[in-house]
Amino acid sequence: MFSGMTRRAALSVAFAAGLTAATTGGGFADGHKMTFTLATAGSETDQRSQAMAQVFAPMVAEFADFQPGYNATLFAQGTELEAISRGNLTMSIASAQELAQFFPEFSIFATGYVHQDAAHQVRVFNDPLMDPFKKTVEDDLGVKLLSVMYLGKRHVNLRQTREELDVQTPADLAGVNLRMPGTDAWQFLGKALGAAPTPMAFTEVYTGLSTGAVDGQDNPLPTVVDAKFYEVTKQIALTSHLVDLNYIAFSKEVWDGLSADQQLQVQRAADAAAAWGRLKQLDKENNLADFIRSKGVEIYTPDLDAFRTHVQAQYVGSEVASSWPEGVLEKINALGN
Ligand code: KDO
Repeated sequence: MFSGMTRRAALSVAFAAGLTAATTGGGFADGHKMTFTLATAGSETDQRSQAMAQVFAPMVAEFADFQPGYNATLFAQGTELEAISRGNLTMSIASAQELAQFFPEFSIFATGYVHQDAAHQVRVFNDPLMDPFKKTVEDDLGVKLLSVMYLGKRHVNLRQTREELDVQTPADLAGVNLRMPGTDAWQFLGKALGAAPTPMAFTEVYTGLSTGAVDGQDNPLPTVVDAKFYEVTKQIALTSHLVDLNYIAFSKEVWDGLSADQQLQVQRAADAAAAWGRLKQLDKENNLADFIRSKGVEIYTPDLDAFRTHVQAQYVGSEVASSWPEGVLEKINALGN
């Protein structure tokens, strides 16, 4: 995969001016409980939200209250990392695409057909190859990446019936107005799929689909169900173009204010939540197709070789790939199956 790709060795890191950690903090050494706020664009029933509420929160309850803000009610999607960095938020469920806004090299983890499955994501996250990535985020943004969460395999989900539009290859997506989240890495992936990507916040997608403002969206099956996208779409082409992940992002400033025991507890809680959520999400992903079909949505597998070949070719020699540190893609691939 991606062998023989030409990439510039130079790493161009975009430092966000003024985003060094501010000073509100969240810890109190006088016996009061701290408050850990979490912002996510996900719903309360999203598996990652559930993992944080049901597994993470109880494991830190001795010293911290957990205050989640779901559906982007605390911070707009894509602004959470900056909020942590400024000291206004403790935690988020962050994407590699969001991190790539600050550190373009993170686009490697947001690239189509790189991660192979949930286990591969975990191996990559725990491998020493991640150390410089984690360190940069910590040093320059004041954010610790505690653990990796599994979101799932993203597929193309459209309003058109399969009779109207049978998606077999990227060419079939030409002119299709596909909603993708609003950062460069996402938009690049949408184009690489052959579609015409439109940026839109997650919380707007249901309405966008129901009014026809967009033709489709891409998300894993559990999200299609959780957000009820099956009510406003007619088909899913199982492109599996991105085995998607999120990081549990935590304020470095708050972390530094914790005792060693508390740090250990927070780390354990994050790992336990990620592991619990991963298993639940995989189970959902494997068992939701019949339910979605029963709602009148056709699900089928397109020509995956055509998609993989086309998507990978778009990254080769691209500006996106030029930000990837030398040798990292090979290391990621070596950790695959
Ligand atoms: C989305 O906006 O499509 C996306 O799936 C992107 C993810 O990175 C993640 O932020 C997710 O939305 C939200 O948590 C809502 O599920």
